[in-house]
Amino acid sequence: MPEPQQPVVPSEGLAVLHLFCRLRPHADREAVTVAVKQGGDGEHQVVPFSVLGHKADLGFLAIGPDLRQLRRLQRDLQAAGLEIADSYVSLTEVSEYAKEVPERAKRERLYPTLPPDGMPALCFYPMSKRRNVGQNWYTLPYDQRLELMYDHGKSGRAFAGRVLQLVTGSTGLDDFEWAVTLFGVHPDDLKECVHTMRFDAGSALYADFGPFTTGLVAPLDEVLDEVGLT
Ligand code: FEC
Repeated sequence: MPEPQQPVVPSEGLAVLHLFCRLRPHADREAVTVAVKQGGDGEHQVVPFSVLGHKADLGFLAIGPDLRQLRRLQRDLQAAGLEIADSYVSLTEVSEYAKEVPERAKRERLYPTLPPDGMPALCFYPMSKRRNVGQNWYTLPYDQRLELMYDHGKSGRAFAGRVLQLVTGSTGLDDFEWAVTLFGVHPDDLKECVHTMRFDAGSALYADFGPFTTGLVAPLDEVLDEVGLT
């Protein structure tokens, strides 16, 4: 018998896999249900959501310590008849500008419990900070970046209770530098939050955004009903 493969875990925090899927004609509801159940094994959480628009039918935010477990979820969903239309890989992190935040908040950044209650509206997009000539985030002195991120955090905190943000790092792992997942009470909470934060100097001058996807978070059965997988 071959040795079972060793888990691949970050030294701190959790791995995050966003999967955006399309239903193939032979998709099997029971097999999708088993895949999600096995994927969320206690240490790992799988948050299902239906997707509006043409980019996908449904999605899964899978988060946990072992990248191999996340990969198995991807395999099992594909075997159940879902096609991966898009995906994103990232890791939870405490920003280098969040050294002063309380330990409890830092732990929540590294080990979040998802999905938040009463926040069914979801949007996902990747983003990076610019490295243009004359507009390069990475050549700014640390104190200036800290000040910009402090203002960013201040404008973000105005959305407490309406928006929960999950900003996970993907430098070296995927095409952009962060994955941004926002959970909102109402869809316009998401829109207002992103709009407001675009005026933060740190975003207005230095942020580049990838494509946005909007979803509706619900228990798996409801998501599967919503996308018509009977
Ligand atoms: O270099 C880095 O480490 C920067 C990582 C970073 C990105 C980022 C992007 C967005 N955030 C958005 C929403 C919020 C809301 C809150 C909030 C707070 C912070 C803090 C840090 C931080 N954010 Fe951020 N954000 C990044 C980093 N952000 C640091 C303050 C410390 C902390 O809370 O961890 C308020 C959260 C709360 O207190 O409940 C809301 C949104 C984006 C993407 C759009 C944009 O940048 O304009 C939305 C990257």
